[in-house]
Amino acid sequence: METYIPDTQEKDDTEIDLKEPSMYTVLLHNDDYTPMDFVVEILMIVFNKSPEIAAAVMMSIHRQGHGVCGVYTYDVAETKVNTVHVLAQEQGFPLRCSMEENV
Ligand code: TYC
Repeated sequence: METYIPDTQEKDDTEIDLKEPSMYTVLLHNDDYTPMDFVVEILMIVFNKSPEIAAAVMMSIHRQGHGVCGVYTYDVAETKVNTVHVLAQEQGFPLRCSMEENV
């Protein structure tokens, strides 16, 4: 009869990570040059806002300096930040977008 020799690696390999993945808040930042209409379009196309909500968020960013566009997983947030920068740079606008981890 063969003796079962436990694999000491087995426990570590099968441990389940119970932590939820972090979520990331994507922000738009005000500047003096990007047209208001362009920011509203970005909020509608990239962040799926209605025209009314997009206009309200844009005005809040214009007045407060920055504003929340949405909360996403890391990959989705990173893609949205890059998309905003590509679309803004194509038009020569200095619009800035950033993401921060929700703790
Ligand atoms: N401040 C800009 C203007 O007066 C409009 C603007 C709003 C720019 C929001 C960027 O994230 C922004 N044309």
